[in-house]
Amino acid sequence: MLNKNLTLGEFIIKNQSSFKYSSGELSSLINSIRLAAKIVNHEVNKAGLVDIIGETGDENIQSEKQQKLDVYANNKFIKTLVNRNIVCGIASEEEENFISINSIDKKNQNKYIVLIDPLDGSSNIDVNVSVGTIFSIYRRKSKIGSEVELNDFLQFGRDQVAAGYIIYGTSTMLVYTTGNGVNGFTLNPAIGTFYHSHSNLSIPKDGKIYSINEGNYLQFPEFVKKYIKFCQEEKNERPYTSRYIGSLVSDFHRNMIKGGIFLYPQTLKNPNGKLRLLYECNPIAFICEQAGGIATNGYKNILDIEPELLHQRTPFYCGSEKMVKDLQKFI
Ligand code: AHM
Ligand code: MG
Repeated sequence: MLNKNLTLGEFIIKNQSSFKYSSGELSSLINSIRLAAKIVNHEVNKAGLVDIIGETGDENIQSEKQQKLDVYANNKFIKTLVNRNIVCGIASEEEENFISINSIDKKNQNKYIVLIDPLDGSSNIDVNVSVGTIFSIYRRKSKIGSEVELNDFLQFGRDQVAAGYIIYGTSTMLVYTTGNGVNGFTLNPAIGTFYHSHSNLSIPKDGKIYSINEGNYLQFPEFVKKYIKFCQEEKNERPYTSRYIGSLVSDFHRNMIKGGIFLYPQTLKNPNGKLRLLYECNPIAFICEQAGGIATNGYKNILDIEPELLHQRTPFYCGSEKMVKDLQKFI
C-alpha cells in the first residue's frame, strides 16, 4: 500500500530484507545515489543563474561535446560513491575506462559495481527541458578485494541487482527496482527529502504514444518505417500520437505512466543505434520489464544481449507489451 509519508530512506530500510542479497551494502549504495542525486538536482535547478550551462569545449569518449553539467554530474556521482567507500568499481558514459576503486583504496572489500549515465539528454539542459541520470548495479564477478576487471562490467542486463533513474523534471523523481517491482519517489525540494509517491509502477499493456526522432526517418530500417506508417494511418481507428522529448529518461517515464513505445533504431549515422547498452538501455530495460513492459533490439531481449564493449551501442525499442509486439510483426 502506498504511504506518501514514507521517505526513500525509510523505504530502503523497510525493504532491505526483501533484497536478494541482503547485507545492507546495497541499501547504503542506493542511499549514496540518493545523496548525489540531490546535489545534482540542486545544480540543475540553478542552470541559467550560475555559469553552468553550455559546453566545456571538450569531447567525451563517444566524440560528443561535453556540457558543463555533464561533467559536474559525473564528478558528483563518482566522488560520492568513492568517498563513501560503497562500491568497488564505476563505469560512466563520461569516462573512457572504468574506475577501479581498489587502486584508490587498497582495503576495499565492496562487492558492487555501478554503471552510470550521470546526465542523460544533456542537449536539453540549455533550454530548460527535463534531463535525467540512469544507473545500473551489479555484483562483481571477480574476487572481492582485487582490482575490478572489464568482465565485471560486461554482464548481461538480466544479472542486474538494481537499476534506476532520476528525472529532473517538473518535479524531481527517483525511480528504481531491485527486481521486486518498480517504485518512484518524488523530491520535496523545500526539505530535500524524497517521498514514496509511486508504488509498484506498471506500464499499461497497450498505449497510444510512439516516441521516435522522426527527423531520421529516411535512415530507419524498413520495419520501423512501416510501424510509423501503421501508427499514422487513420483506418481501424488507431488513435496514436507522437511525443518525443529527446531525453530517454523523460520519454520512457512518460510512456511508463501513460502507455507507449520508445524507439531508437539504427541509422546510417549510427549503424548500431545511438543509445548505450550498459548504462542507458539495460537499466531502462530492467525497469521496463519489472513494470510489465518489453525492451528489445528488434530481435533479442535487451537483457539477454551479451556485452562486448563498455560503451557498446544498440538499437532500442521498449514500452507497452502490445505496442512492442505490434512493432515486431513488421520485422
Ligand atoms: P546523451 O547521453 O548524449 O545525452 O544522448 C542520449 C540521448 C537520449 O536521452 C535520447 O533518447 C537520445 O539521446 C536523443 O537523441 P536524438 O537527439 O538523436 O534524438
Ligand atoms: Mg546518455
